[in-house]
Amino acid sequence: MGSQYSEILKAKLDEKSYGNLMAIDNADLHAYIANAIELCEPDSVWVSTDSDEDVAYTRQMSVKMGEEKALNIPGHTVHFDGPEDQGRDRKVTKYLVPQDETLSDALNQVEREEGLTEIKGLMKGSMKGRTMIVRFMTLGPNNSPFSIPCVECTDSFYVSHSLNLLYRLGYEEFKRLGEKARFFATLHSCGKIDERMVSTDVDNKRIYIDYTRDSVYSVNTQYAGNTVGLKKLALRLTIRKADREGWLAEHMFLMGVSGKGGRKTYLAGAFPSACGKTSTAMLPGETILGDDIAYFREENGSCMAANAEAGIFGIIQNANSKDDPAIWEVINNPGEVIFSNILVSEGKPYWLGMGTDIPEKGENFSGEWHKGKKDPKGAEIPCAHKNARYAVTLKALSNCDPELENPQGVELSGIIYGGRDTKAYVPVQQSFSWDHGIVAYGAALETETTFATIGKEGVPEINLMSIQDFISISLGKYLKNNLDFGKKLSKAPSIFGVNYFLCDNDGKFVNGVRDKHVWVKWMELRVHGDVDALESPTGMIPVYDDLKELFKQVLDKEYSKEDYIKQFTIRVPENLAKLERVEKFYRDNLVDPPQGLFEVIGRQRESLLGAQKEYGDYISPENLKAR
Ligand code: SPV
Ligand code: MN
Repeated sequence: MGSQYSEILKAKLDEKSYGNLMAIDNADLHAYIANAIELCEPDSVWVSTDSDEDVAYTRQMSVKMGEEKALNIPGHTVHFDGPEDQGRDRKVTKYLVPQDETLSDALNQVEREEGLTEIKGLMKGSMKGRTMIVRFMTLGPNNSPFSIPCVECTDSFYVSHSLNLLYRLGYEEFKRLGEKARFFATLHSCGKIDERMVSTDVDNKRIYIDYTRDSVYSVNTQYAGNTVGLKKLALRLTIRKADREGWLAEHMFLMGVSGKGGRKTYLAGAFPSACGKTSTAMLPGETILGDDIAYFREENGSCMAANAEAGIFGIIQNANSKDDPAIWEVINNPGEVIFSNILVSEGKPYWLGMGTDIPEKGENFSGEWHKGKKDPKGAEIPCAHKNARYAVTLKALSNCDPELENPQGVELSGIIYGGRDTKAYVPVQQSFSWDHGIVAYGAALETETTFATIGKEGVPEINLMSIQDFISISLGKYLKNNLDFGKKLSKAPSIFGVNYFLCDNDGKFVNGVRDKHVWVKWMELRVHGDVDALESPTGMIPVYDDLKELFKQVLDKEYSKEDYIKQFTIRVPENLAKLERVEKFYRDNLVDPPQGLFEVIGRQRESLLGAQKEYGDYISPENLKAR
């Protein structure tokens, strides 16, 4: 190691931390940490290992420093982010792009040197008076083809505590890999904080991704989606790594669905934020392997899948004992839970849609809160933020899938794409082929903006594969990689499209929130070829009798023919309008459209027009034939 680095490190690390760092034989890592110290100027640096003692230290310090407060139930804490730091912030999240390179215009970016100068200016001396915490973690199971070593340097014990719950400990992995560890790195500082330990310099919030160095800078923010580097920040780096290496990194959950004779079928699902992703992954009676980020690799013609993470940073709004029994049990019993941006009153957490009375006052993200409190613009402040969350480890859940740590991953049988579409797509359908599914369901995923990102809600937008915010290569290349991946598979997963938000003419949802369980069970049967389906212009849809049986079996509900026809009528004008929006988006945004994209869109249009000629604008499923 260069002596200039060892001097910097020795000046800030005590003997123990220094020893812990030096036990990892990786000069790039030592240089990275020394540079981070020079930039942020912390008073001291603490290097965490995988020991129980170190893991507990982080947890204790989050409370001691005031970034978290203990709640009544042992192990439960609450953390608050500032009023303007309640979600991922697209405007200030940018790629640093070298002068001689280009990225899709759709991606927020800044010239690399200019961006580096700006963010380093903001981070200069940002940790004065504080400790820099160094964490070693891994994405994916340890000792596995999926695993990626990551280091995070942060001045937030809350961020460090969140890492404990959400990812695998990686100190031993770094030691084992030594010089071979090609790691991702995140440098985070809360910046200026107030007496509530909340970042105050919101105008200078920046999250910059330097993909040329597999590293990320994040400053003047605390919201975990902006600061826990292994989450969406690393996903951006992973997409580039997967692109180089020929596999896929996706914004998807992984779940095990139980079926006949004790069989288990693994499904992955991509849903934009607040479109039913976690509640699908968490269906009672099924198992959860992951709720946010999945990696896919081809192995002997199969698609093997693993969870990048080991915990859940989930939206708590509407979590209730009836619909979410597994998560309810964890967040109401002793054990480690970090709540964020909920309401606290007398040591108890409250959130929107929890199904109990909410106290009239307490503490929330706005500070002391009382019913009717207004924000500076005069808008009433809700008791808890809509994007309030809980962080828990997956292993705490009674329905955690036993294959979570399997280094080979699990064999994937189906992929689900689910958007928020009040008008067009039927509640569930299966694609005609891999390419059709990737384009007509994945690339055509439409949603409306929600509270999970800062900005106006309810604006319709394409969010391809629900991953658009995180794509770090050209959109065309990303789609091509998805299309090509299917060609490598002799046992390709079936692809399904779901839509939990279809409405009737009066704007009422045509489905109940629990109906998704029936759709998932139908997919399980389809994967195994146990039921037929009807061929519609947009995909294969369920036969009434099969759904009737499933509704009875799964939900103990009578399912009427009338409901079926209402839900599964193909709405041709709405579907044509959707296709037009999708096509326009890709014509406007792709410089390098992959082969097959516009062909699939064209074929879908022709099928819709052909069916319209024969049956009119609204095609009852009773007119469709089995294929
Ligand atoms: C999402 O918004 O998709 C999340 C939460 O999973 S965040 O960590 O903010 O990305
Ligand atoms: Mn997500």
